[in-house]
Amino acid sequence: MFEFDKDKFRSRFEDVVTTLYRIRPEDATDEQKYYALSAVVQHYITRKWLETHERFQEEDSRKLYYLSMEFLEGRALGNNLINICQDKRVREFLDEMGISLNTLEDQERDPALGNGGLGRLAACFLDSLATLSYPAYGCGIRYKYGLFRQKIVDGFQVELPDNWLKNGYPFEIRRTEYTCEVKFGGYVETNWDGERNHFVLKNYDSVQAVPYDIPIVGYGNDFVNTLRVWDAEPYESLDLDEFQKGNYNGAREKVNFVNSITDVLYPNDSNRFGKELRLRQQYFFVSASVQTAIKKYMQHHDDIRGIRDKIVFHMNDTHPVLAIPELMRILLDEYGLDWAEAWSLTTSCCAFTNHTIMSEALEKWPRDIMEEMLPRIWQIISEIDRRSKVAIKERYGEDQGKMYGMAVIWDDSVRMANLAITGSYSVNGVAAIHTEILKKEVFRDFYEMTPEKFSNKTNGVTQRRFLLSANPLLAEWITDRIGSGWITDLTQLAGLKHLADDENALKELAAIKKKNKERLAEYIYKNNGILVNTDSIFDVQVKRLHEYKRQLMNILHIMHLYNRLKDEPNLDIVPHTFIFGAKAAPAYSRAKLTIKLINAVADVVNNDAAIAEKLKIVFIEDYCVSNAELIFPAAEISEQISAASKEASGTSNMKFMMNGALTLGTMDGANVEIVEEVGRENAFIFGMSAEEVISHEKAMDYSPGDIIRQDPSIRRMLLQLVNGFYSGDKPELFRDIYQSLVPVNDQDGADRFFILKDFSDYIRAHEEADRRYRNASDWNRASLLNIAGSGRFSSDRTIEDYVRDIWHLKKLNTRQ
Ligand code: 26Q
Repeated sequence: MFEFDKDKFRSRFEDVVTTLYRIRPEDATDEQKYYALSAVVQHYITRKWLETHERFQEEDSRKLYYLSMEFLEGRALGNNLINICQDKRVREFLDEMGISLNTLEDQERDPALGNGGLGRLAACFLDSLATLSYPAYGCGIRYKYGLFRQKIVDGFQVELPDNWLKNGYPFEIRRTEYTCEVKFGGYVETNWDGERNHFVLKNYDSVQAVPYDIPIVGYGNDFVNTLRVWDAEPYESLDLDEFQKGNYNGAREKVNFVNSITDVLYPNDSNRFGKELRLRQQYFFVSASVQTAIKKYMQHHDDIRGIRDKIVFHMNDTHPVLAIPELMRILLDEYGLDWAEAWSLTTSCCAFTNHTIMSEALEKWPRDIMEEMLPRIWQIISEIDRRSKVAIKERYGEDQGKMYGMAVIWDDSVRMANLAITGSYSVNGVAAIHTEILKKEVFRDFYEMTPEKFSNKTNGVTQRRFLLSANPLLAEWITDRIGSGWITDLTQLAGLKHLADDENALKELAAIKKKNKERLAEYIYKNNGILVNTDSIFDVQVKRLHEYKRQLMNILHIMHLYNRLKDEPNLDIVPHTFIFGAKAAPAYSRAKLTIKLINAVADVVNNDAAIAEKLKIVFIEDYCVSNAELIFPAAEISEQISAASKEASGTSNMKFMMNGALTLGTMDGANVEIVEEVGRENAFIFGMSAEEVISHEKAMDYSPGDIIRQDPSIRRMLLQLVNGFYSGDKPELFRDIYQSLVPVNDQDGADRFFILKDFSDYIRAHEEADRRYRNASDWNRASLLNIAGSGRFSSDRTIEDYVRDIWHLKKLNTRQ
């Protein structure tokens, strides 16, 4: 096992500081030291990276290309040090030099090239693939601006640009030698050569795709995979003709247009509006990735038909689904295969994961946009559509229902999910219940026609980041008890179960939780100026803001609790700190208003001296991977309260569990499997089942009218949304939220997410949690059982499931 040598490390580190900044090491700023340390780490990693790829070559490995518009990596320095098993040593060396590793790590800008769950899942998958020694590339976009930084100003969300590349990113390598061309626009010329048609794109606009490679370091195995992110660059940085005519703006026009492709990540985590630029982004990175994969393959093989054994393209939701027609284009137009052969190869190489059941979130692109931007791709999609319609008709005759369910093109729009399923050999959901809903509802017709394509792959998260690195105290405690095997085999945590009745062990566990709560309390004090009571229960909901996730139900419950406390000042409740973290899509006004409501309630409650000891509400600004790493270890209640059937899986639920929080949630997504592992008695489950929700949706028979009429405390709480109780001189501020809950008449389709329907049971679940918390040893026991039961939710397990059933990769032989 490699180890940094103390003297060499020190002299290298100091050398790099001086070389990079022309400065004496003792005069360097923390940021300069961060860059220098990163360079030292990168130096070591790059050697291993090169070796890993030489071995791919030697073994002619089958490779996975994980295509994703998002990779929410989080900080790299600390993670890389942990994965090369040098964090303790380097921490010591730096300590001796009077430098704090934590301070240097805090200099790193969080690369936020993702919105939420889907992007973070991609990052966890890369970590696990590398740790398990599977040859894989992540393929994505190098957005110049990642997900916006969130500021809270007067309780409202304000978005600031995330210029993460401003001072350079120390772990990327620009690979100009792999630059390739991506073509947009133009028209297709068809030439008959006496035997077959040739399709040639004419008069197109060219964009250069330049890759940047980021190393993905496996844990303790000297194995390094690649995350390849593409930047769009113009061929000419200036249009000289226009320039010479004196048209200086015109001279830059094309350049600006090209640059705009990789400018910014769309801050949307559902398909609320399909903007043209977003389609351009999709084709841009998919075309570059697929072209490069094929080119690389052909460098070492002579028959294109061999790709079926050597390449798998995995599509992370529908965003990269143009990989299907792009691969077809390459096989047909560049390799001259006939349709049948090209289609057979394509459908042997492409696999697809769906991450949502909400039909309004399924991507569709209008024909005119597609046809104008990607004329050849449009032709190919039309042909895929035509042939699939023929096949559907052959099987089902004139059944229009089947046609509607499975058509790729409908109403002059391309339905990306249907294209994905038609062109893939594998389709999976991300939690058992989600996959069942896909099979029974959303993709019922496809499932009936090709059941063998469908499978479930329950999500997982990497314990290296979310336990080992985020919660060093707990990690060490676990290792002391059961050894360090859990770091690469999380099921070993089950070995903690026998401690459930060991009072000593439970006390130690509680002491660790307390320390982690103090660490978070410091962060909160620094960032929010709020002093929280670390003896109160930390009840946390952190995730994107979405109506279906029901942050509104959470804050309504707090409003309700506050009313009770005002009525009965001596009410004996467990002191609570309610913690929220959430970004709202900038155009999603109801979501943004919910953030304002949370902050408005916080303002009133936190400033009410009479209940200061009992209730605090904290909204953590700019929820992101790095503050998540402080939040999970400190949490005691994990709020997973989506309307059942709506959350495909959820992954924060797993991160909380692993850190000893108890789930308070609905039977939705992976919560169902969490409850399977820990038992219903070690979670607080409430609310309607997915079947009930779906049946109310179908029958359209739910109206909250009766609930409102019958419960004065609910009426009071709702009224406070529109009487200025929380909005002073702007009583109408929260009208839209009120309206979303209270129908104008009973037929009105209000409260789409059944908040009031589940409300009383939600209150009950909270009461049960409070009762439980009063008995510390009982609580700690449940907490321990959650940790011990989280083994199934490692992304290592998820990856092994994908490898076994879908990807069929082989572990690279490790040389040691
Ligand atoms: C699509 C088109 C246009 C603009 C934006 C989008 C878009 C972007 C991101 C649509 C969806 C997303 C992200 C979805 C997402 O994060 N889904 C979550 O995936 C997790 C990993 O599987 C699950 O755990 C969550 O349940 C699911 O909500």
